[in-house]
Parts: sequence; C-alpha cells; structure tokens
Amino acid sequence: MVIVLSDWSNEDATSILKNLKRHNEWYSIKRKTSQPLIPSIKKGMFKERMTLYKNRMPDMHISDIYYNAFLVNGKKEQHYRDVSPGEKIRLRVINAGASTYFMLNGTYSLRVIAADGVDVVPTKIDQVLIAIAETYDFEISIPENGAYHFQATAQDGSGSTNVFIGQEKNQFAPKIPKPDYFALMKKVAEFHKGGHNSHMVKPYTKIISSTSKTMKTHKSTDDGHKEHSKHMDMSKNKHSKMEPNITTTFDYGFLKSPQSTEISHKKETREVMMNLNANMLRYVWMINGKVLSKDDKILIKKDEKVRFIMNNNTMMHHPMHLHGHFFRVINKNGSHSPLKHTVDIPPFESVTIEFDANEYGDWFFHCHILYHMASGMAKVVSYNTPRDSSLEPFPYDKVLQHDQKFFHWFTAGVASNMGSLTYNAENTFNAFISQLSFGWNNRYEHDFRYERYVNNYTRFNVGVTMDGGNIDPENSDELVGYIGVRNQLLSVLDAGINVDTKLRPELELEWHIGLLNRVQLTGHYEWKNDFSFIGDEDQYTNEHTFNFAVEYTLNKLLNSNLNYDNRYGFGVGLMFLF
Ligand SMILES: [Cu+2]
Repeated sequence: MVIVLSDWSNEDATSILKNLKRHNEWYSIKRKTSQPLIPSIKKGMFKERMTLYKNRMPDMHISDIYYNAFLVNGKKEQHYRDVSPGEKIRLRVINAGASTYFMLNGTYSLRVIAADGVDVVPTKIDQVLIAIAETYDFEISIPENGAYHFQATAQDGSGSTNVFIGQEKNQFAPKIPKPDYFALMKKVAEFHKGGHNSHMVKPYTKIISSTSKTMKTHKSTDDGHKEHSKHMDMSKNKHSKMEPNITTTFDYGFLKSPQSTEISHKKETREVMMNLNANMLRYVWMINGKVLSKDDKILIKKDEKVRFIMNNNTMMHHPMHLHGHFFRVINKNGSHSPLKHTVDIPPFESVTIEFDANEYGDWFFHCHILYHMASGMAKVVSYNTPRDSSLEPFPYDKVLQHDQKFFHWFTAGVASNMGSLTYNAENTFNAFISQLSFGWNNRYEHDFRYERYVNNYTRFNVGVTMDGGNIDPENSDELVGYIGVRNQLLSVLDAGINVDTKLRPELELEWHIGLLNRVQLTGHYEWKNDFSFIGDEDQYTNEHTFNFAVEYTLNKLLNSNLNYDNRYGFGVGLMFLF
C-alpha cells in the first residue's frame, strides 16, 4: 500500500515565496511558533532573545510556511477497509510535501524494512521523522479487532493527517506533542554563545590518494589542513555531531544495510566539505555562502569515491537530495551504513555521505524544501562530460538563473494623520525601494533608492529624496541625491549612513520588533545635519525625523496600527500588504 504525504496551501507557491522574502510574519503568527520579546522576558529568556537578535537570526521555526491542510493520498484522512484482520501489509510512505517533515507513528511500533526504496535490516521503532523526498517502507500487521491507525504529524506541530487500515477506528496512535519553541530558542542561543558561525568550517575539496595515503589539496591553506585532520577524525567517528541535536533526538542510527555498502578502498577519495547557510531574514539559502547561480558545479570524476561532509549552519532542517546516485549515510553502523538518495541535515549538525562515482553527466544536488531550492540552495554534481544534446532547448546558463528572479511587493498605509506607499523589487543581490509618505498637513517625502548587497547584511545604496516640507507650490521642493551604506545590525534593527549631494551626512535606523504573537513595534529614525559645506541654507540643520508604530496583525494582508510621526502627528490606521 502506497501512502503519499503532502502539504496543502490555498496560496500559490510564488506568492508564498514572495511573502517569505518580504518577511511577512503571517505564517508564524498562524502557527503560533514565534518567540516575541514580551513572552521571552516573561519566561526569563531575555538574554537568549538578545542572542538571536545579535546573531541576526529570525525566530526559531521548524517550518517556514503555514499550511491549510496536510494530506495523505490527496485527502485529510483515508480509511482503507480492504484488508483482513491479522494481515501483514507493506506500507510504502513517501513524503511528497513541499516543505514539511512529518513525524510518523502508528497504533503500535513501526517495523522499518526499507529506506528510500533500499532494504534495511528490519527494526522496530516507535516514531520515524520523514524528511521531504524520503521514502520508508514499514511492515505492519492489521489488528484482529479494528483498524491500524497510521499518523503523520507535521514536525512543527501545526497539524496531522491520518490513515486507518482495517475496519473499525478504535485503536489510535499516541499523539505527538507539539514542539516547545521557547526551549528551542534557548538551545539555539546557547549554541551561539561563542559568537555566531563559530562552528563554520572552511569549505574545501581534497583528493585523498588510495595508494600513497597522501593528500592532494585543492583550494586549501594551512588552515584547511588543520580542518582536514579534524574531519578525518569525524569520519572515523562515523556519524558526527557538532552539538546535541537541537530539534529532535532522531538520527539515522536505526538504519543498517543488510550488506556492506563500503566503496572499494582502492579508489581515490574526493572529499568535499560544504556549509549549508542562509540569510534567513531575506530568505536566501545557500551552500558555502553562494546561491546556485553564483557557484554551480561540484566537479567529480568517474571511479572516484566521493565524500560530502555537510555542516548545517542554519536553524532549519535541510533534506539534501542527490539525483542519479544512492549514497551511504555514514552512521554508527560503519561498513553497513544505509544507502539513501535523500538525507536530513538537522540544524547545526554535520552529516557525511559517500557515493561511488559510477555515472556521467550532470546531476542536480539540492535541498528538497521547495522554497530553499528556489532561493538557491543547490549545486550541480558534474562529471564534466559534454551535455546531452536533448537538453539544448534548456540552455544551462538560463536554467541556473532561477534564483535571480525578482520579487515585487507593496505596502500601503492609510491613517488618520498620514498615508504611505512603499514598493520593493528585490532579488538575491539587488533591491529597488520606493517610499512615499505624506501627511494630511501637506508635508510629504518621497525616497527612491537602489541597494546592492555586498554580503548577507551589508549593502551600498544610492538614491534620491524629494523632500516636501510643504506641498504648497509656492514653497520649493528639494530633490537631493545620496549615497551610502546600510547594515542589518540586529535581526530587528537596520542602520544606514548616507551623504547627500549637498554633503550633508545622514543617519538612519529602522526597527521591527515582535512584542507579542500579533503585535510588533516598528519605527524609523533619521538624523540629518547640515554643516553648510554647500550653499548657505539652514533648513536642515540638525533635523530629526522619526516615527513609531505599534502594529497589530489582522491577517496576511492587513495590519492595524497606532502611530506617531514627528512630521504628521498621532494617528490610527491600516496597512495593506500586497
Ligand atoms: Cu533547505
């Protein structure tokens, strides 16, 4: 019996990705998985909260998206009666979700007989976490007096889907408890005490010769050698862990191949160290700090033994999937490590896989979370052989550009004191932002700028501001250009320094702090000083502009707010996101 699990959203995938890119809070509000400031303080976790801010991390979420339903073979629940009491059946469970891991359990424990379609030594287990794109085969016995309940619970605790196999629904699988997100936040904070990215390893590719036992090193430094010896120890230890498991105590230790899966020791080993990382605030997912379009190929050669060591530096699980090969997931079973095509890399852990390079051509290697893959978390494992001519209609370079797609969004505000309209067009490295605000008192400001990202958090910007002290045509409006640099100082605070065409310096701060599940404190502060380097006008001498708002999220598209702006005064209003 085949069980296909999936996650259903009423929203289309492009729109979901746009909302993730614009950091719309709605999905986490719906799931109630955020860790806002006030409850964090109440739970005595102010320090932990600050650690996440400082490390420019968003709240700890197990999944990014809110789903309307979880489905099994296309329905919320299935009841298959066409079995006999006591009958043994093979249940093949496939996780076809776009971005949901499921915890699987049943009326009684599951007997695992295969993983990703490959037989394993049968073993009983109470729960199995199935990553996206993984497959497990279980052997289950139908109860004598009722139906077997097979339950798949979304890992983030936001829902479940159920199958009953047999007659009467009278024996239920134990409920899976919801994750404690504050406890997870605490673990992440503890992990980051030593400074963020302290566990980052320099990526490298090395050839370890089979005969001479010497190493040929590519792209390496002395530093790299040190790292390497450390990681040789890691592979000796088989399944290595950087830290205790953050989100679950689940690993692949229960999977053991019935035969040895060792690859001939005579082969040269190509060891590839990679880091899985992200700019979680902008929803850019990378391998070794690069999206696919910036760094595509991992070159390998036929007949090599290829070893990938993958360090997950993010707060999310990543189901890494390699096309065209089965790889060994190195675990405590050593020579009998299981063969799989998809492997879960839990947050802040390291996993090693090995495969026999016995193919040719290019093979996609990617995170199987749809939105991570679309944002760049992928590589091409390439034997560097000529491309198949049948692929000519799909030019390679064009295929790669997928993660450079622009996303567009608007924010429109109407309040008793003012109105505003913001438009963003952003991709991985570029952002065009137009911001207009106007008060009913006839003052307005329009700013248009281009930002170029030089790393995850820093970008150069150039823009123009039309500052209308007064819309009254008798007063001249002033158009000035500016240039500067911006940096995301904290996950909740962005800062910028500019100098305009009249050589006036300008400092900007912008914050967005989650106070409660639906309540955010947002605001903006701008200071301009005119040292009169150019011209003698004094209208900008030490000008402060600021606004504060307490926003209450009504739904995905609508916030209500109470705000104060020192140009436009107090107001209450609504903000539309589209
Ligand atoms: Cu991922």
